[in-house]
Amino acid sequence: TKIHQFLQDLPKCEHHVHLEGCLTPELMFTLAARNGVSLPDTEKRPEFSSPATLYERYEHFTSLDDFLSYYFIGMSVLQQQGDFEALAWEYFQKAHADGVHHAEVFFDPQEHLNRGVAFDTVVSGFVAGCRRAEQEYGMTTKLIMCFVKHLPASDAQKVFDLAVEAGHFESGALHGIGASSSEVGPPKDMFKEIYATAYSKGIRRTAHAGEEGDPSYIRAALEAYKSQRIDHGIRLIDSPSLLQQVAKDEILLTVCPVSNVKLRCFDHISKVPIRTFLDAGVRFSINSDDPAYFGGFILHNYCSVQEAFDLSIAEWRTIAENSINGSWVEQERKSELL
Ligand code: ES4
Ligand code: ZN
Repeated sequence: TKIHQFLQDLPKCEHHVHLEGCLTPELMFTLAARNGVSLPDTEKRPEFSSPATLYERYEHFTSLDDFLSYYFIGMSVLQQQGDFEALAWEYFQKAHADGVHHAEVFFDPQEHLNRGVAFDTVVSGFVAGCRRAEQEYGMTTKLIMCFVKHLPASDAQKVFDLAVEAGHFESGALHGIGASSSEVGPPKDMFKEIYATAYSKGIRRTAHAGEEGDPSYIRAALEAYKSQRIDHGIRLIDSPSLLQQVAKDEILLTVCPVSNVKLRCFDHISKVPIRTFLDAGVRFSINSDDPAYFGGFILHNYCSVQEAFDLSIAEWRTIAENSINGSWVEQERKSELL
């Protein structure tokens, strides 16, 4: 339809996609076989029998932690540099087809290091995927390293130190830091020291907050981490005062509507606070989060929002402009995209 074509053509930026969340069941089985990695015993876990049975299971996540248990098993098949490159390249091909011009993508090094994969294998594989997307598509890309909240902060400190010592932030191989995984449980400010160091070095900072957790998680990300963006941030609907502050401070929320429904944050897309954010002047972008697990990439998120909210062309242009302006990319590139 006409609006679908309009959304396809809109110059999109993606700010919230986990590369490990782009691992399709098909690629998971291929890499498991190639690398000799065993997936869970199908006697006990029949959903690991085939890509089809996994896709079926992915229709019924009950929570963030239920999803994460699959996400961390899935990524165990990633072993060699070429695996990381192939994963990133598969994502960029789909993003390009969906009309993404600029992508800032997350990855979770701690999990890979704990499995005995070298940090350099992960980074060089993902960087190679990014460079290919830049060369073949003229996309701009940035890699954001996420710390995971279910592992000790000392592990996060180790990967941060490795990245700094390797000069990855100075060279541009890495562009910023984030924090993801389980929200409710771990301390809200567990990466405070790392974020303080990042701030002092001028490294960009974002953090998942207010996905399942209450607004105090968002306040902690803004205050203890001096986070420049908030990933998700949907629980801002429970604090009108913090919502106003986020609007005034021009903090970009990276919202993932399909993810929010799949992980039961809302029972329907129409409950995602798109209208509330637009009316309050809160800036946000629309993103795919873990597209291989949630049944669709970024354009599917744009179209699902349109079906639920019937936004005007002017509102879509505002969303597209805010996501360009909220990108961590040179002004020259922003002007090109606007
Ligand atoms: C994630 Cl949906 C979501 N929330 C928090 N952490 C994550 N890591 C990958 N997907
Ligand atoms: Zn996420």
